[in-house]
Amino acid sequence: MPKVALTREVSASIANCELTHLSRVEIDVVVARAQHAAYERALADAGYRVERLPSSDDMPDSVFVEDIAIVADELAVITNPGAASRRAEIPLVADALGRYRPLAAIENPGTVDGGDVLRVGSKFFVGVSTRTNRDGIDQLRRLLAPRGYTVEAVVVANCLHLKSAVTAASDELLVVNPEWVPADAFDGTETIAVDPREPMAANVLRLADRLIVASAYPRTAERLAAHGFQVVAVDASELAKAEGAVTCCSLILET
Ligand code: CIR
Repeated sequence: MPKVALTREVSASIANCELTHLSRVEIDVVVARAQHAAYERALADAGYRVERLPSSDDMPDSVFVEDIAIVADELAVITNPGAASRRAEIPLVADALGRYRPLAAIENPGTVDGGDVLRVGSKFFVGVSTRTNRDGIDQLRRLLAPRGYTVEAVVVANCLHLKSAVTAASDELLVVNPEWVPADAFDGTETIAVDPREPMAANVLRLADRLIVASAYPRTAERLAAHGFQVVAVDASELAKAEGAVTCCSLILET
């Protein structure tokens, strides 16, 4: 099955990114771009054809392409990002995804960031956050329920997105920071906790046969490896200053 990873260039204006929980520190665009290229190489090594979209100065957060769409097997839903500054990112992502899936869209007053949307098999868990509201979640449910998916809201506190607090290592195992989201909020799916010294480590990118993790969190990576996962670490430290993690930087299509 051909596999595609949609990514997007690090904007020259990333210094103007949205920040919610972090204080602004200098971001080195050259380093951020080099780390991003290494991330793309990790995707290519895993057998994905990387399709990188261009950016521009009016979209500081464009590299975090995950927030702009939700990819299901039968359709892609273009989001209405909760931060108005990010809406300029929509048209090109919609163009690119439209080549792979029929498109639908979340509309005002609903807002959804893709970082709040966690798919586990036929279940979608969606964070109620500063970016994603109940109206957006209801719209998503109306789009996905007829295709056999369930959509369940989970309240997120103390972190940006649901997937800051929990991601799926597989359909049977979630990686969770229990300080930020209750580990029992996911329909009984088994969970593994991050190492308490690595609160940001719950964001892992699940690929067909491996997990991409940030190299800053070796203890949690060790826990995952002990569960039998092939774990590939990438340095994502520069984009972490913009509150991005490893899932944020791609939209994965198992076409
Ligand atoms: C933002 O606040 O929108 C960006 N600075 C970071 C977005 C990270 N995206 C994600 O976790 N899915």
